[in-house]
Amino acid sequence: MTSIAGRPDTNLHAELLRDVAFGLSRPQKELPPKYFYDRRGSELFDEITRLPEYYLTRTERALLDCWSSPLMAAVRPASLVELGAGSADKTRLLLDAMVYAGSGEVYVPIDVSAEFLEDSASRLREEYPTLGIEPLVGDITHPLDLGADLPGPAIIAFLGSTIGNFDAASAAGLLRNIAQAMRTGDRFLLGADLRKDPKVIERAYNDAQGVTAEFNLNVLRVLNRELGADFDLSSFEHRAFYEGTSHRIEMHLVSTDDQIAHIPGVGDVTFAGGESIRTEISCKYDRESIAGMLGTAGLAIDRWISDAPGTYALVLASRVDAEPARP
Ligand code: AVJ
Repeated sequence: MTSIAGRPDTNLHAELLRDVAFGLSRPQKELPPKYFYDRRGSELFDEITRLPEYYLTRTERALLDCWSSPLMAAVRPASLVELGAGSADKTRLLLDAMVYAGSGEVYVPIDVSAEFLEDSASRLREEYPTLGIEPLVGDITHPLDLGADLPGPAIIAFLGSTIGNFDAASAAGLLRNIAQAMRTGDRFLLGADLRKDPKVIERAYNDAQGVTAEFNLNVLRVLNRELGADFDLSSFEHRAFYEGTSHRIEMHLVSTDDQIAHIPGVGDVTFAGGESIRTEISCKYDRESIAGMLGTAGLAIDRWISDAPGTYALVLASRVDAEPARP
């Protein structure tokens, strides 16, 4: 397996230390959401995707069910690159359609977890003997190098509304990295959660079973294990609310008391009762905001696919300087 960013574990550890030191020293304490996803966190997220309140995953899957085949038939990609290659069942819809279109040669899943990638790659090799399965270990927030020999055209897919984790500036940076890796004829496929009744959105992040709360608290478990910190999980509470002016869910862990957490390599972090760590933002979009965001990266919308109530969108885009044939 190749590594795009070439970051051995020591670098990952150094990056975690840096992120934690930086994030917890800000006036609004914060932690990057990518640290939710150790094994337990990934399992909890998987559970979230099946919750009745969490409409995102099933809506995206329904859109892919309908639209994978027509999209693949129109673009006829030789490669599918998937950023943050999460759940394999959505991937299979795209791979089936790419194989059926007769153009598919290579699938490149990109993820931070080498273990996860190898597991799913060996399964996919059996299921898709005609495709080259070429996983890349890497952090999608680092510059993307797909290599000169990736057969074109390629579709670079970024699904699950993971883009929502990034504020405007970092989303622009991420999309610019993607656009830079794209060649003439390549397409970008984005899955994005849309603005809707805030009550519906808030319910999706405050499920009745408390799975999201467990998922949220898991980031402290990760810091305790990876850094030897001593966060007391029973004195932090899950809170998620929709921030209407910035059109985003904010997820926080609220300290129930005055307390101090000790983090080796970082120092002591003091919490007042009621003070919070912001652990995630999850931005919600409309067509205009997505067009604007893509535009800052030199990308333009080719196709906008959404369900009738406007719950969720699949967006196909290409580089504005690439003058592709429209699918
Ligand atoms: C994986 C980032 C798309 O923001 O909806 C789910 C993560 N957080 N419940 C989202 C998440 C709380 C999810 N994304």
